[in-house]
Amino acid sequence: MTNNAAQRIVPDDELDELIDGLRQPEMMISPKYFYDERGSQLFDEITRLPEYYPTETELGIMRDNIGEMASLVGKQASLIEFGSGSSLKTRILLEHLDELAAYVPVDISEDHLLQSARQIREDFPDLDVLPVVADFTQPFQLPTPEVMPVRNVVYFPGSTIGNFTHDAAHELLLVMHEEAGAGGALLIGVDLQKDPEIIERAYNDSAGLTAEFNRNMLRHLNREFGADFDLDAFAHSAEYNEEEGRVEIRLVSEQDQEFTLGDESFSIGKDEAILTEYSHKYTLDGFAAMAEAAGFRVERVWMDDERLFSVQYLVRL
Ligand code: SAH
Ligand code: AVI
Repeated sequence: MTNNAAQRIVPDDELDELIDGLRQPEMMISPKYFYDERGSQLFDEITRLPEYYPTETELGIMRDNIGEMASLVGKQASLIEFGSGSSLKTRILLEHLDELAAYVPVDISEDHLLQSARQIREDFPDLDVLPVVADFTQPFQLPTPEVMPVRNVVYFPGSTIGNFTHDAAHELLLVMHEEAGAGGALLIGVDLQKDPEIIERAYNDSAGLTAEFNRNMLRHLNREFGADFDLDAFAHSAEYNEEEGRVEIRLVSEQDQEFTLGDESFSIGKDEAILTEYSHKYTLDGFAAMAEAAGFRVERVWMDDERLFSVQYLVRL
């Protein structure tokens, strides 16, 4: 592969998937559709908001424990990042990892991924950077690095695992187990259950960026899939469901209305909603049980003093 190329593996049945979601008893759209170029930029802005505690907290945990993390990852590993976005947290790892065989950022947001990969190449000129444009929920072929890695370490920061239902998270952990291969490991960011007020504030910011991020999904579908959503006719809603341990993010219809997607028409009533995202918050025990069910053992957990967030090193059993 040449230095500027990216491997591209995206499914062609996305329209069917979208229509199927909108035909469910509660309409739903997968959160992966947040991430067109503007969605990726909006997410980056969200991470800088004072209310959005996960990013700053995770960065602090990484900085405070990077020595131990680097020694667990070891020499000549291949670092495979799922949902790499701007690769911000990865930089801390890249600065401390010894003789990395390759860095493989995987993301569905193509332009954003390629731009971030370009920047990483500039800043780490000796590193073999091999971006892959893919939907990581589907098994995908890893590129072959120039140097044979000693082990694969999958990196999955940001608590993106929380955006999956427990069943889907289990499936995704199985994909990562497969990609890690024999002797491999998973370094993962997992957001923790806490005072619901802190959580709800993070998803209802006063600047309205999360609302804009949520509505931008409709703009993305209008452009890429020929839908005709009226963005102004939907309101942002984010509520913490304590029983389920998750934030539930919706777009609530402000009027009775119709929209089309592909050749299909849909009606939605005033106050009815489209579910756009879950963001699950875990207990340490709950996450450990899920990791074990997917063939991983929790080797090490790092947290901030307030126990808002965790970074965990899981080894493949
Ligand atoms: N890892 C970064 C970004 C998290 S945002 C951080 O910790 O800040 C979630 C990222 O996952 C986005 O970049 C989005 O484009 C990507 N993503 C979401 N669903 C995806 C999917 N199904 N396949 C591939 N990438 C996905
Ligand atoms: C990417 N993911 C972990 C974010 C989250 O917190 O669930 C996405 C997000 N949605 C609204 N704000 C941020």
